[in-house]
Amino acid sequence: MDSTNHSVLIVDDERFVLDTTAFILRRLGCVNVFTAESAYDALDHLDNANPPIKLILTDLNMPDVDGVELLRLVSERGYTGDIVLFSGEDPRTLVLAETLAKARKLSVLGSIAKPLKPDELAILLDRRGTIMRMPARPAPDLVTAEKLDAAIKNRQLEPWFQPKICIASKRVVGVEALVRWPDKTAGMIYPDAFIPVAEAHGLIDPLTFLVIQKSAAVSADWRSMGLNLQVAVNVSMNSLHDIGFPDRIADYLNEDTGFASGSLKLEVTESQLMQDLIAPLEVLLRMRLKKIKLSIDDFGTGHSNIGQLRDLPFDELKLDRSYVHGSSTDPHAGTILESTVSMAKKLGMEIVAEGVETEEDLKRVALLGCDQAQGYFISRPLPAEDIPSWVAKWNMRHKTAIS
Ligand code: G
Ligand code: G
Ligand code: MN
Repeated sequence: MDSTNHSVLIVDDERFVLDTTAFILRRLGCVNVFTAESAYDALDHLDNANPPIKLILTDLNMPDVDGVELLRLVSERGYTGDIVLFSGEDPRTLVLAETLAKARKLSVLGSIAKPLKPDELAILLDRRGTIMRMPARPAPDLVTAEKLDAAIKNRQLEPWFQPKICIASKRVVGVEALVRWPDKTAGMIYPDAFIPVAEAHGLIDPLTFLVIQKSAAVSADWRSMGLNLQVAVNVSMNSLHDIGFPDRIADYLNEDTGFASGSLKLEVTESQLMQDLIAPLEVLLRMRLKKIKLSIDDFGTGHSNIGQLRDLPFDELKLDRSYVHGSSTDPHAGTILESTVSMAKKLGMEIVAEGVETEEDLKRVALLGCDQAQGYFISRPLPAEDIPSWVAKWNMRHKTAIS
């Protein structure tokens, strides 16, 4: 789902529940979170919130106006957003409340027992792609080179991780690290807002190394839990013009940093790559000699034809999401996909479909012969500590959820 301007409203008579739930939602990527201690407060927010409320999480058992009554009032106001119910009541009460709300033509995503568990909520919201990732705000005054430099030095940037599955086995094979900058005043800052600043001010190298170091530590943690995942890190084209870059990475990897051999992969965006091939080629070749896996990202956006890839040392090709999701409606996208996939296969590359948002998308890319899939249908990017429990849940869920 598109990251548009929406707000989320949490209704509960306990301040503690409001605060912890708001915290969880922010971690899941919701930026505009409102809280209400009563149904009256809730209606007030519903009328006045800007951006408008598109998701309400409400407790059922509240003094004065309870959750069931709130649902009626909300429906009378013509509310068309989604609703999640949570409660300490027994499961049957929750189910009944859900049925009643649906009868009122409200869109109920589901109900959750208290205490609320972050990954249960994430899965519920994931199902509909409801988590509202706000578009990266340019916020020029917030993202200055000085602030970014300090945030990197203080190691404040955090990689989040989006799972990738093998389409045939449905097993989780790896993750892509996507950097985030949690800032006390600005909230979560997304890479579109600060990667360009890093590139322009010579900060991209320390940023990349911070992401690699933190990913290595996390990778070692996961391995100690028996979870062997390949970790892909995005690298900027600037780094590939720097002949010293492979050595710095190799030196780092030699220090026994947490990555098992061969488990680090670097992703380079196709459109940036094709502008100038010679200089990056040497860097890429040297990476390959150092057993670092290479992936060409956002394929289909750079106007290269697949033939140009023949001489490049890539292990993996990631089909840009505009082709993956777009091919459901646009027959041209489908044709381009088919020929790209068959050519990439002949070159021995693994093919990853990005932006798999629906079960339909997954089926289509499976038929086309893609090897792996990544996208909101499988999971949004998650904080590192949520990955092990997400993998456990996925292993249970995919058997029943995907036909
Ligand atoms: O993470 P998001 O979900 O917003 O990613 C937005 C863009 O930022 C993507 O194109 C992604 O490749 C890029 N990006 C995410 N993390 C990193 C990183 O650590 N380094 C670089 N160079 N780009 C990144
Ligand atoms: O450019 P790169 O492929 O590295 O960036 C990945 C970007 O795509 C991130 O911003 C990530 O949050 C986003 N993303 C991941 N899965 C999906 C999806 O299923 N749909 C959409 N629209 N974006 C996605
Ligand atoms: Mn990428």
